[in-house]
Amino acid sequence: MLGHFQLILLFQSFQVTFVIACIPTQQIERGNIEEVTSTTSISTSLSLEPLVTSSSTTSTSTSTSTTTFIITTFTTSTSTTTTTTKAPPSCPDNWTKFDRTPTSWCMRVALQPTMEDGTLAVCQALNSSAVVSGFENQNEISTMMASAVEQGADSNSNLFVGAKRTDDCTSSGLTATCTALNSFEWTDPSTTGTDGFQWSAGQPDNYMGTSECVMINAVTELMDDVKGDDTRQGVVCGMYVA
Ligand SMILES: [Ca+2]
Repeated sequence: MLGHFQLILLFQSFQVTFVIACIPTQQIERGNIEEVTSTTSISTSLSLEPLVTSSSTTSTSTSTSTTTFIITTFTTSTSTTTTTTKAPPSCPDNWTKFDRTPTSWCMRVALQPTMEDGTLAVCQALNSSAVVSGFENQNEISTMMASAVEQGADSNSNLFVGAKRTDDCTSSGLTATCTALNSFEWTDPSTTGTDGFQWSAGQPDNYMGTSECVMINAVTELMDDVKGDDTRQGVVCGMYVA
């Protein structure tokens, strides 16, 4: 009896082995599964795990990639919309800014009872960068002379301007060669052109051949050539914007 029972067990094991080897796991029919219940369960488990793992891995990878893309796009957008606004050049308090080419120019009138230390010293006492200034146009003249009147200047107030007689016209009055527009040149580093030369009638006459400087009357807003060491009531100062 014992020997016969052992033979039956071996035969059943043979059947199990045969079914697993010949039928692909995904194509196992229901009838075969019922016959080899324990073995089929093991095979199914082994074949499904990789599929589940693969699916999970693919899903995680896709999700991570999408998240990275969104973060990158957001960072780029933020960088693009961030702008830095530089403050425009300005003049110190009590100085008036005039738009010139290529750089704006600050101007200020200084009214002084005496000019013992010279006009340049008066301007630099206001600002170390300042020099005696010329005028580039009528607007600058009118604006600065109005400022002078506002500070107390009157028809007797004459202010030195940053201009000097040219070498070619040192000893000449008005002639065909030395005219109202070329007898003087601006001394500051900014003023250009000749629109700022607004002379009184008959000027610049180079009286006595010693009129190497220029002054402007605060009320008439017209210029006269005079001696540079005479005492006047003020000076026009200028400097580049900071
Ligand atoms: Ca004169």
